[in-house]
Amino acid sequence: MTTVLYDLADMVATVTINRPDALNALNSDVLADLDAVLDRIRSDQPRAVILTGAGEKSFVAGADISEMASMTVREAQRFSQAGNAVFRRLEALPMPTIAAVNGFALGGGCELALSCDIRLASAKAVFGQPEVGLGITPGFGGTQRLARTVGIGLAKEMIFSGRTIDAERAWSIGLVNAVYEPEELMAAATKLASGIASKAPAAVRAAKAAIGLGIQTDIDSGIGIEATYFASCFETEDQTEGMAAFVEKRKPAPFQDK
Ligand code: CO8
Repeated sequence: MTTVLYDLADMVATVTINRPDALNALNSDVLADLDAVLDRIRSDQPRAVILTGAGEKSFVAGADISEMASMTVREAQRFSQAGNAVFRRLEALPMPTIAAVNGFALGGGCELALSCDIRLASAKAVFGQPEVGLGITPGFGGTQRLARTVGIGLAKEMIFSGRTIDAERAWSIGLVNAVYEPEELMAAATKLASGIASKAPAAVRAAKAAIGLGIQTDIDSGIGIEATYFASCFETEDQTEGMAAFVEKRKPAPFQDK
């Protein structure tokens, strides 16, 4: 496996899209390798995942245009379905995922970042959905996730115009949570991931599930979903220890995910 690198340290997995010569463009090999890495993550169960791109210049510059150029309708549908299945598996991972966007996040690259829970950007990052300039629509969930993240009006402007935006603009519209100097991005992503990894894992997973399920429903059903996940935490030893430590005015012992 060479097009996607995987590293696990201190309960944090780092996944790196590794085709720097093509600005990490997503071809069929990358999608298959990313799918295999998702299997590994499901088995290793890190407490947080960081996703980034190899090299200084690009997170992911989109789906591979040379691979797509001569596709038939049928092949395009298969390619889009394969990509969407992988992105949906990434989105559905039980633990938090952080996109560390170190450069171009265009087309499928912006869509990949949108499939993560949290986006942090380098000041050099560039975001956009330039597909209409290639005669296609976004095909890896961009029409759906961008609108859900930045709102319908801004998503329509970005998708219809194909214009790119810089990191500061991405921050101002809520597409990214924070912007860092390029050399500080990975340290910031690791610090955030490690902070998440130090909290009670079942509670973090329950919160992610409650947000993910609740956002797709009405507020009353959403609150019901939250109540169920909230209550489920009371089956865990980490809840017993976390609350006992507060009451006894001491630091909790490291959470054991039990
Ligand atoms: N696909 C394939 N190769 C790419 C891609 C890409 N998306 N992006 C860059 N590359 C390659 C270049 O061809 C070049 O290769 P080579 O050295 O062999 O010529 C190498 O990466 C370096 O790129 P540039 O020389 O172009 O670097 P620049 O710094 O001059 O430009 C840009 C950087 C502005 C990022 C430029 O490369 C660019 O515009 N890339 C394309 C961006 C784009 O349009 N992305 C959207 C693609 S469409 C998409 O993602 C749809 C997703 C849904 C698919 C659904 C399936 C049906």
